Amino acid sequence: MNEKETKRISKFLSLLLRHQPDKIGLTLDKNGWAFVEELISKSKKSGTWFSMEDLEFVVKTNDKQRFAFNEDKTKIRANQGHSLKNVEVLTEIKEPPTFLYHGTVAKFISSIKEKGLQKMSRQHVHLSADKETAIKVASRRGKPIILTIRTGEMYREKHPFFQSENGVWLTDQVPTKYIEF
Ligand code: HQG
Repeated sequence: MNEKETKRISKFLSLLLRHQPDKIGLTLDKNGWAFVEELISKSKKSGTWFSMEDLEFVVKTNDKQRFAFNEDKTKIRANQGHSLKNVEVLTEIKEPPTFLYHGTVAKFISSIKEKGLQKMSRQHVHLSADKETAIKVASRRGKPIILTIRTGEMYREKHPFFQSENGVWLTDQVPTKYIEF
């Protein structure tokens, strides 16, 4: 499979496993798992053909490790990024480092100053441990502005944090008082 094809399948998987499994009539359980066989056959019916080997390649080589198989590779899910209301991938609360970073763009700053960081259409606010990742995330929207979040302090003040399989830090919201603009 070439890079273009790999990316196309990865995008298709993101759509199905995070946002719209209904698109091909796929069922996700409450922890976000879909049966691999069902995914392959229903994708094929909808016009997107890939084999188990293709799927393994996409999961293994994905730049952000967006997807994971269960142990016997009968099921697959997205590690984070869901917008589906009835799917919860993360359960264990974890203590974050003293600071984490969030990349955004200028047009959102006044609203963030007023309301703090909100999860918008996703299930969580996404934060990263390094500035480089935050810059990449923000660059999707324009010129990056990197906010430093006092996450150690948030955690001590009872805000729960989670970390996805692929290392992204997640929380429900970040009130303005913890954000260094
Ligand atoms: C902004 C990608 C106005 C926030 C990335 C962001 C990441 C506000 C946008 C992952 C706001 C939401 C997540 C407020 C937050 N007022 N704007 N109060 N609070 N915002 O895409 O963090 O490729 O939902 O700054 O790499 O950009 O999908 O979140 O700009 O890891 O795997 O509202 O998505 O990963 O945008 O990105 P998003 P995000 P994948």
